[in-house]
Amino acid sequence: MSTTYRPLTETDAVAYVKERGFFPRDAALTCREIGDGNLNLVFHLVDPKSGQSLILKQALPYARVVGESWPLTLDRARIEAEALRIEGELAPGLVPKVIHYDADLALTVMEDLSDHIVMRKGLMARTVYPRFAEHMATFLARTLFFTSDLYLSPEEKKAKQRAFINPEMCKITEDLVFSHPYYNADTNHFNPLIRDAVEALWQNGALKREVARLKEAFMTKAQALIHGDLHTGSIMVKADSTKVIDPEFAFYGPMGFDPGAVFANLLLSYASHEGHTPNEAERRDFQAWLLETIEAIWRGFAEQFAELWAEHVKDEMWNAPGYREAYLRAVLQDAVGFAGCKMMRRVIGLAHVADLETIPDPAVRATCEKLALAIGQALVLRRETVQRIEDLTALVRDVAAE
Ligand code: SR1
Ligand code: MG
Repeated sequence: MSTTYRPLTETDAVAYVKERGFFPRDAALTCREIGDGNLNLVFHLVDPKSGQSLILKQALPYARVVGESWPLTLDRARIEAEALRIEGELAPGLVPKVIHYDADLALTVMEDLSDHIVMRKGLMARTVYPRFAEHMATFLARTLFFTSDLYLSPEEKKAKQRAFINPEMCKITEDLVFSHPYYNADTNHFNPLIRDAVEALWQNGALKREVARLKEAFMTKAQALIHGDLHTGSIMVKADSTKVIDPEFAFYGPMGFDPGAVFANLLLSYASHEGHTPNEAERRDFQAWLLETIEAIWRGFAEQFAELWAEHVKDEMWNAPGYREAYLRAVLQDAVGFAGCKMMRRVIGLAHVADLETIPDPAVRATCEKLALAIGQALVLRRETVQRIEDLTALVRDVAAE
């Protein structure tokens, strides 16, 4: 098969994995293209005889959600494969195994996670994942600490930073998360029933100033190799297992962006259940679990991060009295602000979330979307009042009670 780039068909994908020896030549493979994200092709390949299965993920040279009018770098496949390899070493068992990367075809062959489900779908069904907080805390603490200046030498850190320069994917985030939702941009779309709330947000100078500060932090605060798009569609779960997928937006950015993305998506679920779950007791129970999960992720993250710091940080200055506590507090406040931006973009901007979009009645959906906007604005505007994770969850409860 030619190695010049071209998007594969299902037939091509079968030929590719057989030619490279991932399945026997005579295997009667089934192959389905199952990509439901915004950007890529994803082929699910199964040998029904042996039960063996694999995923082949290929980047398209454009954003799938928009079409060929939005060209997009194929280098994101390299970024994703390299980030998965690093994350797999730092956080074993918490990402899919990379089996093969092909730079010419911008594709990665990786472990099939069909026994897991996309976390967003699980949350929509109000499924509780008892080990998720512990797994996510470990993923965040280990990937962020070990790729930062706290652990690496300045030379090692800068070499990694260079390898993960990812300008086109960062530009998507700069536009879709930190710019377009805050003015009447062409890429935006939203429920007509919330137009008043959206226009009020566009008029809110204080909010826009704070989002601008967060945008600058996203663009300049090169603290660690971050996943860069850690929403609940980038997490696969089952009761006792969590796998973080899709790090194609990875780059050296602010640590708080990753926990912020997780918090935002748990809070979008929180807001959506005002519409999905009319039974008050069931709704309250699940929303309480979502807030407890946010608290448990942060506590686990901060505890493990502090342990790694105590064990590995030798630099005199990083060990100045009170610096570690101040560092973690700043990461928390960044996470809260980024979470707010990520909630608002999913209501107003180009890419929405199924949690809200699947609420059939537009009036009920509008109630949930307004709650998500209100929580998002409060998180951005009041993030510097958050000293402990309980301050964040109290803020959410206050806004929800208004
Ligand atoms: C054009 S890409 C839209 C969104 O999908 C990805 O998952 C990122 O969140 C991006 O902002
Ligand atoms: Mg993705």
